[in-house]
Amino acid sequence: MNVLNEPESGPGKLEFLQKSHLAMDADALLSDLSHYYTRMLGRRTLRTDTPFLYQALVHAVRDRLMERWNDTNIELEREGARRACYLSMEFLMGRLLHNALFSLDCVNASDEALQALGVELGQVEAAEQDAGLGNGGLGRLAACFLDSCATLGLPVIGYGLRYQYGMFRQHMENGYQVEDPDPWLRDGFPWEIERIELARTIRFGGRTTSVTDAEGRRRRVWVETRDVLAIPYDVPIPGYRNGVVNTLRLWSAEATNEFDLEEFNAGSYTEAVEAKNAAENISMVLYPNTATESGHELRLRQQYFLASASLQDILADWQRRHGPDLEGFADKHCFQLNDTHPAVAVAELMRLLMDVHGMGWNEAWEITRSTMAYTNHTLLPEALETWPVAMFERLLPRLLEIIYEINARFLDEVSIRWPGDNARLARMSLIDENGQRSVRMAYLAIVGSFSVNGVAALHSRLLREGLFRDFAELWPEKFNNKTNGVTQRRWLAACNPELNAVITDAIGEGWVTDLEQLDRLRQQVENTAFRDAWQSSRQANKARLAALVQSRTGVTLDTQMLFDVQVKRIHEYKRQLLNVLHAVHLYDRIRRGDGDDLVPRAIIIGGKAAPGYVMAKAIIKLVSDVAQTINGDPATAGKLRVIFYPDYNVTAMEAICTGADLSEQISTAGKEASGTGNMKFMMNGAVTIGTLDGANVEIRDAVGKENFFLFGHTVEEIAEIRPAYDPAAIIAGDEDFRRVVDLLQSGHFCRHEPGVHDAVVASFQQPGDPWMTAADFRGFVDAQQAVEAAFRDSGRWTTMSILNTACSGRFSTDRTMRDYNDDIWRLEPVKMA
Ligand code: 26V
Repeated sequence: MNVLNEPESGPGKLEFLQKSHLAMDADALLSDLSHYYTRMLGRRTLRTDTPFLYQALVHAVRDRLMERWNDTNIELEREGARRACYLSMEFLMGRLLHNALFSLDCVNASDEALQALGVELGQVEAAEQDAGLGNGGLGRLAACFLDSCATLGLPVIGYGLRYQYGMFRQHMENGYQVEDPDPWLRDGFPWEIERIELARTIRFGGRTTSVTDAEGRRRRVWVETRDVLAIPYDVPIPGYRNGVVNTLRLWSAEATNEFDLEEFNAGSYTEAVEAKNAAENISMVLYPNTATESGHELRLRQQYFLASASLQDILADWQRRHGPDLEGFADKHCFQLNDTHPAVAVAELMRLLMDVHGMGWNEAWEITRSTMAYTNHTLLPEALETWPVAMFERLLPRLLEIIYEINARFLDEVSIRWPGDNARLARMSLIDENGQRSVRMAYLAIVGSFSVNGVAALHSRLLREGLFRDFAELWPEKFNNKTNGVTQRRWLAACNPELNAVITDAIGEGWVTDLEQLDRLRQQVENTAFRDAWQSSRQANKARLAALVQSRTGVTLDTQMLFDVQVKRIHEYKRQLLNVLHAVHLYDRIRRGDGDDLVPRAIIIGGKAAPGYVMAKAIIKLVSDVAQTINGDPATAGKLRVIFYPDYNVTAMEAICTGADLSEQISTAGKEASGTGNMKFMMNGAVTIGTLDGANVEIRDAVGKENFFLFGHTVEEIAEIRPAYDPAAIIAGDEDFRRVVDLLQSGHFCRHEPGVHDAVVASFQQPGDPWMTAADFRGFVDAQQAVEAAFRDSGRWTTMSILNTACSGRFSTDRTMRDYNDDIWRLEPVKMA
């Protein structure tokens, strides 16, 4: 083994190398900053229009993180601590600089250091690109989990992919979404450390055969594979002021040298280049979330690449510390599967344990079943992943063999429990035999795990009673709920300094690591000085949001308006369309002279549509066109504005959630697994208008029904009315609704492109509309009137706002992570100085 390939061994070595920690005052930061700026980056003039000042500051901060990172890793090695691995295809991290400064408590020192150069910290921070390695809720949840685990000192390592291109960027052309690639690595990503010495080989293709090994045992082998290298890049995850730095390890695909050479020597240079490209394509781009465009082979390659690299990494690390014996391995590890995306890990762990480590089936299965845990994030049946058996066979023949064996043994178990129940066997089989045979990844995850959880109480109940009913009957003890949360460090303390100051003045700063302390704000609700401070901080945030909207769209918003916000991925089930129907209804009232006593309102909608999701894109076009018509009609002046906010992302949400008055959480009941934007808005003092869906149910329970605008049919009511659902009759029987539909159909919103909205306008009028938008129109409009009445009484609204923040304590990922740890991971927190 050459020096490069030798992993860090044993504690002691680094303790010897590492001197005392670097100082964190402004002088020390400024001196390091100028060192990196001039000597590493080779800059001679001070400029704020390039990313170099940002990069220099990152390096200065990273040095401080690195010390704590090393310390944390030494401590974890010394303890031989049990660890959890969070396997996720997505980590939607956003910007890292402010979070690092905040965690290390050197925001003020950095500010001061930059002041000396006449530069604002905010200006430098703005040079950072979002690390957009995720689509939406699922990826952002993973990022919040990492923050909370580091803050709680839980030894959790995130494993993901280092996509060259993250979530596409969105710009608007004539009201249409246009996608641009996201070359987020172009200027370098100064947070990461390449760990070439920990590279792994990942195998694809080939075939399986049997051989007799040295001990005379028959064994399956996987041969003639096309191999790809997985190179890890580590990103530090700082805990909040606790000296802990955890790791996010992202895998990047590279062609193997041997592979290149072989082809090259054979004289086929072009083929070698193509092969290299094919290999490196694996981590090229994040897939946008579309149920309609599933089944892409490259996506399965990505999934296996993540699962295999991460499991090999963990096994190699174990062997480095304990030698070849895997006794005790299961006691020290837990693998949390973020949805079914990494579920092939179940089969891959079996393969590694049997084919590489020589274990028998039963022993390997025991380890797998006691280390894997699966989290489901969706109730939409069409979003449940399946892979064509033929594709699996071509790409991962050995894995398919193992899945067949898991299935055979599992179905034996089912038929012992329910003899002769063949319908049940077909329903529960890991292989869907209807039509094109395919592997049901959710079932593989359930069978291979000791824990299966949903992400909100309602969602977990619906999984047990619906989607996974057969499995919950077989193994009731496996099923549990873990209600989502968000990290209050990013989503309140850092993104909302104004409200942070008001809260901290009133109750101290304990809430930053113990969000339930916000409950103490309830005692302040009658305190005039506190209420005034609350109000003025909210106004300041609305002004900040208005300025952002102005700069991004050119539309001016009056901060006295009700800021009514819906930002999230564009999907029919989330019903942005219902929001548009309401906007058109308000516009119609204004046009017919019934708008004088309306509360002035700005309806802000933002989000990306998957590039292949035609209806979602058509909804964006409708929002844009409705916005343009309404904003351009003099009759709406001072009364109504509609905004489509382009390129919504993590950084945008940091400003948006602080300035919203009303949070729109209006999905069809039973469709949104949890929602997490709802929690960010609540925490920042917005009031929710919502259906009884996902975590809305728990939000309403926490804040009280008088501080939440409820509307819409429940899950049970939806099921009841669906068979005879008649939207045409609903529209005909509702004067307001009829006028809205007439206005939409009149072409008023698409004068230059007749008919462009036809499909969207038809969609909610079909009896088969799965999202039953028309069924909730009246309830929604009425609830919006109740919103207006409350908002007009500014005292009442302030009370509701304070109570929303005060009651948001449960929705911290600190609580979520404690729940996972108590019931699933059972890790000991690490204590650093
Ligand atoms: C599916 C696919 C399929 C095609 C390729 C790319 C891709 C990427 C993601 C997904 C599944 C997304 C599921 C998801 O994001 N669920 C959301 O999870 C949040 C966190 O638990 C939750 O708050 C949201 O309600 C839920 O929709």
